[in-house]
Amino acid sequence: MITILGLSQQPAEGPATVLGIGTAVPPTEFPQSSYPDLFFDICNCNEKTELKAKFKRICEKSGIRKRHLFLTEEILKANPSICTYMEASLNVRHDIVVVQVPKLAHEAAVKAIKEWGRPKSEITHVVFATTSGVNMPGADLALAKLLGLKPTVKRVMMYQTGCFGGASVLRVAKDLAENNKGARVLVTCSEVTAVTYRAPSENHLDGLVGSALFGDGAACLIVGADPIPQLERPLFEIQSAGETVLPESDGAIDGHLTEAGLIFHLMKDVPGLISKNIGKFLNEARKVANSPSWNDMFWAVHPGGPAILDQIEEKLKLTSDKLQGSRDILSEYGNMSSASVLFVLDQIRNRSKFLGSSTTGEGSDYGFLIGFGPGLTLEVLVLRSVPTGE
Ligand code: WCA
Repeated sequence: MITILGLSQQPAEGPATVLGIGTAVPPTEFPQSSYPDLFFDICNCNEKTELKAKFKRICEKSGIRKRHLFLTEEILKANPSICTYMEASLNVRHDIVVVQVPKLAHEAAVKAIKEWGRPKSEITHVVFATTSGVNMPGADLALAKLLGLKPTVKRVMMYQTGCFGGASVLRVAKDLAENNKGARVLVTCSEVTAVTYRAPSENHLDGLVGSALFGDGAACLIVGADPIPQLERPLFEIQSAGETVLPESDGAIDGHLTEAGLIFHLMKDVPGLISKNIGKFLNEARKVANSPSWNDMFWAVHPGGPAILDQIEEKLKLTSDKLQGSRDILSEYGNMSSASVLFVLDQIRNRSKFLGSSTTGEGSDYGFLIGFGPGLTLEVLVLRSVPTGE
């Protein structure tokens, strides 16, 4: 057996499993009902009455009750370049996210490690995704230092993945856990919208959609194969992971890091493109789970926006409970990009407990975790739940 820096390089026996989940959001809550007034006020745009009315309509249709944002009124007032449309502000934004992204991740990681119940010295790998800024060394090392992980921890930093990053980190963690016996991977997504915050403008209506939907949050999972009996409690097995680019979707979602921060573009047809193409790819994926019907599975779908969830539900004829976990997270936190789908997985196992379900997948044995984002890229994991003993 080859041993490099204390880790055997043999494959594990069983599939990668999720052994703990933790989430965190900044403390300041922004109710969606009062957000249009606050947003137009702080950006000195109250004279744009038509635009404000449109923003109110988007907020009303957003399916969001509240969001948590690091950028409070005080911080924005102290940094007016962030709330002036297209003003050079990248330095100010980066000064915030370079600190806050690992800090929020740390809060989530402490909770995930607590649930896992093992010493953090047993963490062998860190996989970290964020679209909120870039830095060297990266947010992965900042998190490892905040947690006091050993210096030999092996790190993978995935910057600018966009919203599908929540599924990508699990795909990478699965390969690491299954190919390195004894590996315990800390999987992290952390997003702070200080990099995308943008004043309203008639020239950037899709930016207005982002301002109505995006929120801040971090989620961490511990992933490892062959759980130690009695000491580690699996929550979900990761059966397979795949990725595809949707046809004719160039430019449907993209982002460019500029002097004015990260500029997002969302075509109106994003919900249509996803719902039109998703069934074909999922049909392939569900063969892994011996092809149960869509409604016999559980669904952790990235809550990118209510229209995406509505159109997937309609296209696949899902019963209304199937996307409830995604709708709950959208309602309470907005679209937190890569972190969202991991919050949804947490919500599914919490709902399972609340509902007294027989498995961590709301009573279903198999389920999908689905991320999508720039590309248009679709990432799908097939998960297997575990019995709850109910
Ligand atoms: C539009 C558009 C549009 C509708 N352009 N106007 C998070 C944090 C980060 O830091 C970084 C990244 C991220 C996250 C990234 C991602 O997840 S990508 C996001 C994927 N999400 C979407 O693409 C949004 C999907 N859209 C929706 O869920 C809904 O369309 C929406 C909530 C935006 C509106 O609700 P609706 O479709 O039921 O209602 P309407 O009446 O069709 O649209 C309301 C208004 O919004 C209309 O304008 P108006 O004047 O007729 O009221 C639409 O034209 C406008 N609108 N999508 C520009 N992409």
